[in-house]
Amino acid sequence: MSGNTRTHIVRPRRICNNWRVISEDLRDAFASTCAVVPAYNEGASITNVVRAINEHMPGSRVAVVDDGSRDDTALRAREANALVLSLPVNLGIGGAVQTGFKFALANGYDYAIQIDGDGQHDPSEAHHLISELLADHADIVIGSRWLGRGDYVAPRNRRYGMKFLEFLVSWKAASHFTDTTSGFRALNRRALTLFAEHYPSDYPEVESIILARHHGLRVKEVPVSMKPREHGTSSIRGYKTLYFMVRITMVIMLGVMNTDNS
Ligand SMILES: Nc1nc2c(ncn2[C@@H]2O[C@H](COP(=O)(O)OP(=O)(O)OP(=O)(O)O)[C@@H](O)[C@H]2O)c(=O)[nH]1
Ligand SMILES: [Mg+2]
Repeated sequence: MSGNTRTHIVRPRRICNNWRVISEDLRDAFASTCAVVPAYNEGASITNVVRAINEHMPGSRVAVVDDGSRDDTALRAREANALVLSLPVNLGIGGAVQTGFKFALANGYDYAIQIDGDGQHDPSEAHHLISELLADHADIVIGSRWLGRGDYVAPRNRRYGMKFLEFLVSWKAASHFTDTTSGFRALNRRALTLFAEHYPSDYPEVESIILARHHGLRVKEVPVSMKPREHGTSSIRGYKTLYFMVRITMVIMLGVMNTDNS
């Protein structure tokens, strides 16, 4: 899948009416990519998310991890042609995402890309992340909403929290990260192997950057656009925001997370 930069025209499967130019290498990469979609009560958004992934990542496998939803998330995802991994109980984002990573690893995928089920991430930008893996520029590529693409506006409190985390993680990881809470991220097999085994349970995005760096993985950001969620309920609200900030600061400062890869 490497070294060949020829391009040719393919007509993406279903739905999309436009001709799209993608490189053969990227097309092959999509065919060995599992899109992991964590979803908890995302019935109002999941159909469009799955459809957009199928449209913009032709050949990829879409695995929706239904995290014990009480609505029709699983049904709608299945109707949209996704593979649905149904968890019998709600594990939280970390457990849901790790389930998807385990599935991708066990089924021989070279790449996985996390795309949230609430519609905040745009699958038409997935190729920006996958291309970086394909070129072997990184083991993990994070889509950052703060690198000049799009016009995402975070609520003021969250903005302060994000700035603080930017500073904390960049210091601890010895590398500058602008969007430590972004769940839009792609992994190669090396990263998949680590995260299938070790992945933080609560609010895992921030901790997982430190974990990856601790294990010598290369983590890189690329610009993406992001939308606020339109439906459903955010996991970060009210007192939980405070709990999250205190917990993550302690975890990072004390280095208490499980970094043993044996
Ligand atoms: N809230 C919540 N989301 C979960 C859970 N398990 C999986 N998810 C999914 O994980 C993804 C990220 O969760 P969000 O609550 O959107 O977190 P976030 O994107 O940081 O927060 P917002 O910007 O407010 O959307 C979504 O697709 C959720 O459906 C869970 O137990 N609770
Ligand atoms: Mg979200």
